[in-house]
Amino acid sequence: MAVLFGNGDGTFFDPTDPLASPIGVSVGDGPVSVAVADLDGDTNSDIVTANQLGSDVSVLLGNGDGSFEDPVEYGVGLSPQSVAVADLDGDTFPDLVTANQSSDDVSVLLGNGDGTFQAPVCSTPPEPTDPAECPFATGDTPVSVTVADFDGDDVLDLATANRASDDVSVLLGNGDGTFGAAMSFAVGFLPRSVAAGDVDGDTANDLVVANFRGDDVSVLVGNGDGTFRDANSYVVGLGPQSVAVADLDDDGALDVVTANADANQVADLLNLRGASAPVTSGAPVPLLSPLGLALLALLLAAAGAGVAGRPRRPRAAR
Ligand SMILES: [Ca+2]
Ligand SMILES: [Ca+2]
Ligand SMILES: [Ca+2]
Ligand SMILES: [Ca+2]
Repeated sequence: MAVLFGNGDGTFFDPTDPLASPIGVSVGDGPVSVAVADLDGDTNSDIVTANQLGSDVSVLLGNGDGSFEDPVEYGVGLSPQSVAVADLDGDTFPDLVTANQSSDDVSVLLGNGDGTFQAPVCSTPPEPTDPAECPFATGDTPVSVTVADFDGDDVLDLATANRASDDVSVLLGNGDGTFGAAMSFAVGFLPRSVAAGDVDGDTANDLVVANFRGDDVSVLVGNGDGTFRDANSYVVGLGPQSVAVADLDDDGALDVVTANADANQVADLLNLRGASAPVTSGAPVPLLSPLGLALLALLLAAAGAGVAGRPRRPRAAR
């Protein structure tokens, strides 16, 4: 794992300065996901990685000067692909959750508040002797997990993007770190990343999923009770691998941004509906980035539809 120290102006280390290169920090085997939060309450940022080969997470407590204590590993399910930090049991201490692609479950590790974590929470007693056998089942091959309250009970819930079953799993929290059985909602082709936020401004959290092979995002509008309406899809570009929601144009409506691995681009999907109108009403009007528009034009041209949607006039027969 590498740490790049920021200069405070949006730039990072000077690559020409040998003394300012990124520092390498050893963690467990095959880290594929990282999250930063203060895990022990000392106000210094700490790091947690999900290690797919080790089937564990590494916790590195920060010293506040950019250095870290030696990593401590905690076993989770098989081949974790994604880790998130949130207080899942309401004791104010940060907890961890991983999406485990090979055991088709999530692991929940409750924090003790001092930077240490308990063995994964079990859904059903008796507790197995192997802590990795304490999962909550999801769909097939979960590769991304996000945390939000989907049913409005002020208890955090979980959602995973499941790469092999082309759906998301939603697990409603019970408030003690345990979760109910997963509900499944269909999305696009090979979902790779899921993010949560209220994109239609009705105060109920919604889900946005990047579909790696669908080249689109699925937007699932939440009903506020933990269930979701059928997904709307929006083209974003080739191979969206990661998705985030944020208000990019400061109009009060959450927007969507994706990293598109196959196109080497980032696509912004600006929410043009304002904060109060639902995403589902009317035809989708995604505003793509210039790169996305150029790509869309290329795709349309390749499909013979012409740029800007005008049908190509058939060539006169000779
Ligand atoms: Ca800390
Ligand atoms: Ca907690
Ligand atoms: Ca909830
Ligand atoms: Ca909403």
